[in-house]
Amino acid sequence: MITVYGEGRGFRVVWLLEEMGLAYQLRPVDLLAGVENDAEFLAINPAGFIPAIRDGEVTMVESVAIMEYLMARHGPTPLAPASHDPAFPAYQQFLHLAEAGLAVPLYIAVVGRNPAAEAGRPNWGARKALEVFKSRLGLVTRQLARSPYLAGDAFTAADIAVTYALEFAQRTGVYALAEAEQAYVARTSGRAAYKRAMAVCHATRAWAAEAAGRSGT
Ligand SMILES: N[C@@H](CCC(=O)N[C@@H](CS)C(=O)NCC(=O)O)C(=O)O
Repeated sequence: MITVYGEGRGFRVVWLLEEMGLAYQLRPVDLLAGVENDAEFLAINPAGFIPAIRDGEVTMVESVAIMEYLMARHGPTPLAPASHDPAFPAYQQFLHLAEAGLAVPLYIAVVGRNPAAEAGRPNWGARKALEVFKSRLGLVTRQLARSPYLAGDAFTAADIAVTYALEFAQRTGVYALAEAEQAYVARTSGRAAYKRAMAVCHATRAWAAEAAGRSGT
């Protein structure tokens, strides 16, 4: 049985597991309560960030790497086009851009907006991070003008990874998605496996509900 530790980007992993129909359990990790009090989780990831997984003797961190591991170890799956598939280059690019180019800069931009950050001083780092996010998002938008999904006509794991980043932007209110991006998120999040993942991920559901309440949607 695969154990997923923590939500946040762990939602990507849970969604993927639902798409693949693999058995798993979600073990919540409450970062706000202080991960230093969670010795069991620290034994899995001493660095204390989420998500992590345990699969038999394997423990791993890094959401996109975990996704690649699960598809390789427990696949094959159409969520990961083979290297000879014409969809493969775009798949590979957007799978990694989702974290390196979108979610990481967003995270910096969100943290930089925290009122606890030095008040009244322009936060150059957070501003730059948002610029980086927007420039990478431009690649997503351009691709969506060409095809319904990031690797072409078929939904892949790259769409799971990128959808999480776009929902992150939406829910934190750091960036308002344009119409095409919103339509894309509606398409990917309309999948049955997404809904099953949402039913399992209580913290993610609460976050989405709180964000929707705040924006009046
Ligand atoms: N690149 C990592 C990012 C992990 C990450 O930053 N997770 C956040 C929550 S989604 C976290 O644990 N933050 C607390 C910390 O970094 O100490 C991944 O994709 O898994």
